[in-house]
This record gives sequence, structure tokens and C-alpha cells, in this order.
Amino acid sequence: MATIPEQQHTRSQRAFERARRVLVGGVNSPVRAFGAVGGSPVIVDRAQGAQLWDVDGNAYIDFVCSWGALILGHAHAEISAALAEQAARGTSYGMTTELEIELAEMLQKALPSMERVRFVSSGTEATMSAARLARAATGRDFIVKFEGGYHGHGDSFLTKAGSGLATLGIAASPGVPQALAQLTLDAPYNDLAAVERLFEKHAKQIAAVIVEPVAANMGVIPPAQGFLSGLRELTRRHGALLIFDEVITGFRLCFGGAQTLFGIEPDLTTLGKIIGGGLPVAAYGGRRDLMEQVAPVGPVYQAGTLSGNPLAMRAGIETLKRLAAPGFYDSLERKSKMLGDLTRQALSETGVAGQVARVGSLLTLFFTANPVDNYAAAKTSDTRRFVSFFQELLRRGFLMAPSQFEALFVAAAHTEDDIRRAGAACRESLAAIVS
Ligand code: KE4
Repeated sequence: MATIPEQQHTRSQRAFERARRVLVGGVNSPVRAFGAVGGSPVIVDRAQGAQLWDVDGNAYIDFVCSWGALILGHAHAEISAALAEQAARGTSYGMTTELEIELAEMLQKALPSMERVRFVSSGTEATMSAARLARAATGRDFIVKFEGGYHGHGDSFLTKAGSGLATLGIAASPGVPQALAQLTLDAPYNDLAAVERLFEKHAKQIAAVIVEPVAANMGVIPPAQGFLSGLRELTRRHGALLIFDEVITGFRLCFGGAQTLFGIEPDLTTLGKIIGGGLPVAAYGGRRDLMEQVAPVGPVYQAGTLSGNPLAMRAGIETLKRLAAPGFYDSLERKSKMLGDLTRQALSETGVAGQVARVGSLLTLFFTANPVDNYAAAKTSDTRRFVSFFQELLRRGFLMAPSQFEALFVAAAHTEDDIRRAGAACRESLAAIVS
């Protein structure tokens, strides 16, 4: 049994109390308030590699990694140096730079379906813009998404959504006009027949189907055999567009996207997180005939003061250069498999009912005996047990997403020793919650 580091949280608690006097809920994104897991949220002082320290000096091995953006790990020396050099040349010009051309060319080379690219500053902007473009290009209004899928907080995506809404139990957000909400149709993930029924009922009205090609906002759920190809065939047959929301999966599963792995070509793709190396970058892109309907070439309007920001572009370029190195994903897969195996072993040794879902370096431990292939199954998880597990891991110095309905992210900076220690902490934490 590893010794549990003594932790105190005085300064973190004081900081959070101060935060709540000025920031809504003390946070700038709901899940950071630890509402679902209780206790005082981690207030970060700094991070390096796979480690993160809170303002009380408590150290954690970090498996949130800025919700997947930091696939290399925190404060990568060469990327930090490149950013410092870039900052000395200015931080934003509101004009085009060669940096955004270079990053766009890298994306286009890795994801040939992205014949034209547009950078924005968040995944929400990317999916909102892709939906607007799909509606304009098809002249149709309905968007099909999947229960438990999360595509940012754009008005069209807040019904039966995953991530923070699942965590907080928000079925649909107030403030979205009924007239708009009713244009979003939800189907269970992995249920092709349900999508087929929606097309039969709304055939000529569906502009697009948007899907996380590997779900990661209801916990990690892989696509069933034939699900993605079935969506491709259905959308093509009915003249609707297929949008792959690869904000999490883009450059996470391989040097490309889930579309590369599964060999499915969407009409539009959204990216984020990794392509900005931790700075605010996202993108949407796809078929040239579609994208050239976006201003200034076409009439579909979308704009952004900081879109293509030079600092963020530089961080993305330097990150992707390192992801392209031979063996990068093999090494990540080896460590991720190790973590998955150790977690399964811990479940079996402690007799705790759980499912380990892993796709590449995305992983979720669901506290349910049921197989998890969609949101309804994910929701059979014992979230109280998840909370106890989360807290036991945290007190042992391991930080994971404070929600059963999120993913755990393995980064290149995680060493095999970090993974072994995480496996041991997982086993001790499972044993603690059943004792
Ligand atoms: P942002 O607007 O948060 O940059 O991206 C929205 C988004 C779009 N699509 C997918 C598949 C996503 O996972 C996200 C955002 N992911 C969440 C974590 N699951 C962000 C964390 C948060 O909300 O604080």
C-alpha cells in the first residue's frame, strides 16, 4: 500500500471562496466547480509534464490534461520556448499570418476530407458554424445529434447533451427558444435504426447528422461495428451532411482523426483541443463546395477577432510536429493499454462491478455491471461510487475528470511508472470504496 501524501487545502478553499464572489459558481466552465464530486475544487498553481500542483503545493498526476488538449503534457519545454519567441513578435494582429496557413496545410494533409479549413477559438464556435453551414448548404433546418453527445454550448446542441449537462443532470438548457430546440432531433448513440426512423419521418428536413465518432462526453463509448458507415450511407442517401465532431478525437487516436482510423469520410469535421496545444484554437472544415459558401467567398457568415491567433497557431504547429514523430502513437497506445489492463485487474481483484471502456488514450471506468454502448447504459453507473473513487484517487495524488460522464486522457508525458502507480492507486481506491 503506497503512502498517501498528506494534503491540506487551505489556500485552495480560500481561493475558491474568493472566486465565487466574482466568477459565476467560482469557475469559467461548470465542471471545474466539482459540483458532482463535492469537496473544494483543485485550484491550479502550475503544471509540468504529467504533473500538476495546486496552490497548496499538493502534487497530482494529471489525467485531465486540459480535457485532452495537452496530449504531449504540460509546459513542454520546446513549445513554451516557441511561444515565448512568438509572443515577442506580437500576440495578435487581426490580419492573416503564414502561421495559420502552415497549420491549415498540416490539418489538410492529415485529414484530406478537410479541403478547406476555417480556424475559430473554441469547439463550440466550430460546431455552431458547421451546423449553420449545413443548414445553409442544404436549405434544411433539422440537426440530428445523439443522446449524451456533447458539441459545445451552441443553442442547437443543448438537448439531452453529455459532458457538463450530463454531470449536472441538465436535460435541456433554459434560454434556448422552443422553436430552435425542436429542430434538434436526438437518437441513442449506436442506434442506426433510430436514425433511419428520423429520416423516414423528416427525410427532406434534416440538414446534418453530427456525431462524436468515438463518444467521450457520456464517458468513452466506441462506435458499434457499422454505425459510422451506416450514418455515412444514410446521410448520403437522404441528401444530408455528415459532421464528425472530432474536437476530442482529432489527433488523439492517430495522426489524423477517427475518420482516418475508421476510413469514413465526413462532409464536415470540427477539431479543437490538441490542434491548439492548450491555447484557444478550434477549426471546422470539409468539402470545398461546402466551405466556400462561408464568407467572404459565400454568404454564410462567421467571423472572429482572435481566429487564427498567431500564438495559438504556433502552439498548434509545434504540437502537431511532435505528434507526427515516428512511434508517438505506438508509445501512447502501449501506456494506455497498460492503464486499461491495470484498471480491469483492479476491478477483478476488488470485486467492484465496473466496465473499462478504452479507445486509444481515451478511457472511462463506468461503475456499472452493464455493458455500456449508449448514454442510457452509461447512466446506469453508480455515480455515488464514482464520487468515492474520485476522492480516493485525488487524496492519493491522482486527478481525473470530476464526472462519471467524461474521459480520462493519457499523455505522452505520463511515464510507465506513472501508469503503474495510477494502477496501484486505482486498486487501493476501489478497495477503499468497498471496505
Ligand atoms: P469548447 O467550446 O469547450 O472548446 O469545445 C466544445 C466541445 C465540442 N465537441 C466536443 C466533442 C467536446 O468534447 C467539446 C468540449 N469538451 C468538454 C469536455 N468534455 C470541455 C470541458 C468543459 O466544458 O469545461
